[in-house]
Parts: sequence; structure tokens; C-alpha cells
Amino acid sequence: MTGNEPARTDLQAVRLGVLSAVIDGDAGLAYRMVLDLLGAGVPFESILVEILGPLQSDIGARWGQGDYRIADEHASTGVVETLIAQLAGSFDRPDEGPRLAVACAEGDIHSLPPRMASAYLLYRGWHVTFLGSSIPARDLEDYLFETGHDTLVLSCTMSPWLQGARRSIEAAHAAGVPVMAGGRAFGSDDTIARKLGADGWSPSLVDLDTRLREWTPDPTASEAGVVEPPDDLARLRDLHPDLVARGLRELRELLAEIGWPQEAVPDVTKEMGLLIRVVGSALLIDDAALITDHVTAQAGLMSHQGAPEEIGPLMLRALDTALADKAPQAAPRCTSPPPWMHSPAESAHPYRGGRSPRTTGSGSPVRTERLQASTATWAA
Ligand code: B12
Repeated sequence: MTGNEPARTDLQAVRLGVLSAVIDGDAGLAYRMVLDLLGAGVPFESILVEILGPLQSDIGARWGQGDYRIADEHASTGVVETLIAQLAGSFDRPDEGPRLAVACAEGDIHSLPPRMASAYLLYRGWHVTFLGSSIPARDLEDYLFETGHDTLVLSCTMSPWLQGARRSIEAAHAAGVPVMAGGRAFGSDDTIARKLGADGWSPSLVDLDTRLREWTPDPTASEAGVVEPPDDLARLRDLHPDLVARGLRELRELLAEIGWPQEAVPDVTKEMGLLIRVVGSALLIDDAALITDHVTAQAGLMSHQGAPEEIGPLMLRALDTALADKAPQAAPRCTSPPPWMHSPAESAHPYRGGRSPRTTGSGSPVRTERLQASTATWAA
């Protein structure tokens, strides 16, 4: 700590001050408070990680416990986003050096964490383009290919979107661009990132800079390490609307069995859809813990909205029945290790030479050439 840097207790006081400005919707006041901190020598990363991150989690906790309405949460998140964008806009973007694109995984609309990552990387002197929330993988591929970015920094906040993360990674690789992954859905080590084919993983924002300076990505090798997903993953995708409808029907019956009044239960259509996506993510990375973790988090939110406390296990049972005849490998039996956990890889993978390269779009020879060239650049 430098001599004029505020003590930790002061930092806590400032955090409360910024929180109150954020709750009040006053981005200007929050901005001035943060500028004062920077002026007093507080490092930019501390402002992101020790003030704005926890503050945003606090907002989330209020929403999760039902103290905050959705609109309150949106208003506060809007102030934090504005604040980070203002801060990021005050750094010069260098013309030289590798060009980074920072994006959310396909499907994930939690753009604030990658916005923080972009701001931090700009502050560390990188050339950064922030791409905001979910981008369809095909559009991402074209964009990366046409703009000539050198790396995709990919953020994923929720496990339902790990399948989207896989598609985003595949898209980047098809455009010849390696991927550095991060965010809470990737967990606390590089296992998930590796299984999804990412070339690197960073445990936190502040490690991102060093990881990007020190890595030597090899997308071809990363793709070769990806296990082909079981067939039921494609079935889950095709049958998604049917499974949601069937799951909701089953859930209504289970709620009737425990005598819970239907009118007290919130509409959980979106939650059932997310749960099916999590089952897909669990199939993809062969890890059933994703399902239980997700259900635990979701059940907390739903019970604050009028659902019974057992809503999580009930949704799982409903989905289990819905999946049993349609996609048995995917039935999320959470009491014992589900049988789909160890289903063998079958079909050939495009990057292992099992399929011929397409001549247009993803995997075209031109793009494959760029992939090899980009690997050589980072290895140099
Ligand atoms: C704000 C918010 C939203 C906003 C997002 C606005 C925006 N522009 O980003 C909105 C309202 C859109 C939203 C929507 C939803 N959300 Co939301 N959201 C949040 C909330 C409150 C804050 C997220 C955030 O910004 N946190 C602050 C960041 C800085 O913290 P962080 O994510 O942990 O990131 C840190 C590290 O992980 C790391 N990091 C993050 N990204 C990256 C990337 C890289 C490359 C690296 C290196 C590091 C890194 O650095 C950060 C700083 O330390 C969280 C609650 C919480 N406690 O976080 C819920 C939360 C993430 N949401 C949740 C849910 C359930 C949803 C919805 C499904 C709600 C609904 N029913 O509609 C939807 C899903 C939408 C979708 N399609 O993805 C759940 C997820 C639970 C789960 N199963 O995983 C959470 C945890 C709330 C909860 N307690 O249940 N959400």
C-alpha cells in the first residue's frame, strides 16, 4: 500500500457510499466517488474487484431475497454498467499489440462481468473491443474472422450457457482465433474450460493480464481434447419446447400431490427451460454437480417468489419423468450418479480429421490456415 492510499476501513466506507449512490440511481455521484479513490492512489483493479464486484453481488442478494424488485435490480445494474463504461472510456486504446475481443457466451446476457474484464484489460494497456451480451456463434465467427482479432476473451456466468460457451469457442476457433475463458460458470479451476475446448482459463480478472501475456495457445490441440457429446444432447436441443411443456405438466401434478395451491406458484416456464439447458451442459462436460448447484440457486429464488421450498427437487422429478422416454441418457437422477455420466464418445470430431473441411463458412480451408497462423503468432 502506498502512503496516500486510503486504509481498508475507508474503502469499506466508500463502498457503502457508492452503494448508496447506485441505489439512488446517481451514476454521476458514483463516478466522482470512484475518481476520488483513483486520485488517492487506489488501484483500478481494487475498484473493480473490491468495490464494484461486491456491490453488484449485494444488489443480487437483495434481489434474491425478495427485498429488491426486478426493476430495482435493473436500475442499479444500469448505474454500475454506466460507471464502468465511463471509467473504461477514459483509457487510451493502443494501436499496437494483440487485439482482444471480449464477449459473453452465446445465450448469456450477464454482460457486466465481461464489461469489467474489458475495462481492466484496457487499463492494462490492451487493445480491446467489448462485444456485450450473447452473440449467436455464427455471427461471432464471421465478426472475428472479418475484423482480424487475435483473441476472444469469453465470459460465462451461468451454467445453462456452457453449451453456448462451447459454440462460441468453436466459432472462434473456426475463425482462427484462440479463446481465454473466465467467469463464475467455468468454476474454480481450468477443468470446464479445457473440456469445452478453450485455450486458456483465468481464475480472476486480475490474473487475466498475466495469463494473456504468458500463454501460448494452440487451438488445434485444444479442439482435439474436446470429447464428443452424447447423442442425447442433440435430442435435448431438438425436443426443448416439448420437454419444457411436459416438465411443467408433471410439475403441476407433483404440486397438486403436495397440496400446494397452483395460484401461489410463479410461472416457472423460463426456469424449466434453463434447467433443461443445465442438463445439456452437464451432459456436455460430464458433470452432474452442475444440475444440483443450479437447482439449489434457482430454488432459493423461486421460493422467495411463492413456490414451496421443495420446488427444486420437484422440478428435477418432473424433468426426470419428462426426459425418461425422450432422452434417457439425460434424465437427471440426482440421488445416485446418473447413467449418462459415462456414455462413450462415438462419432468423429471435425478437428480430429473425422469430417472433411467445409469449403464455405466454419472450418473452410482459408479459416483453417488462419487458425494455424494464429497459433504460430502466439507461440512466437
Ligand atoms: C445483474 C444480474 C443479472 C442481470 C445482468 C445484467 C448485466 N448487464 O450483466 C440480468 C437481470 C439481465 C440477469 C438475468 C438473469 N439472471 Co442474473 N444476476 C445478476 C447478478 C445480480 C449480478 C451479476 C454480476 O454482474 N455480478 C458481479 C460480477 C462482477 O461478479 P461475478 O459474476 O462473480 O464476476 C467476477 C468473477 O467471476 C470474475 N469474472 C467474471 N466474468 C469473467 C470473465 C473473465 C474472462 C474472467 C477472467 C473473470 C471473470 O471477475 C468478476 C469480478 O471479480 C447475479 C448475482 C450475483 N451475486 O452475482 C445474478 C445471477 C448471476 N443471475 C441469476 C439468474 C438465475 C438469472 C436469470 C435466469 C433470472 C431470470 N429468472 O430471468 C437471468 C438469466 C439471463 C440469461 N439469459 O443469462 C443467478 C444464477 C444462478 C445460477 N444458476 O447460476 C444469479 C447468481 C443470482 C442468484 N443468486 O441466483 N441477471
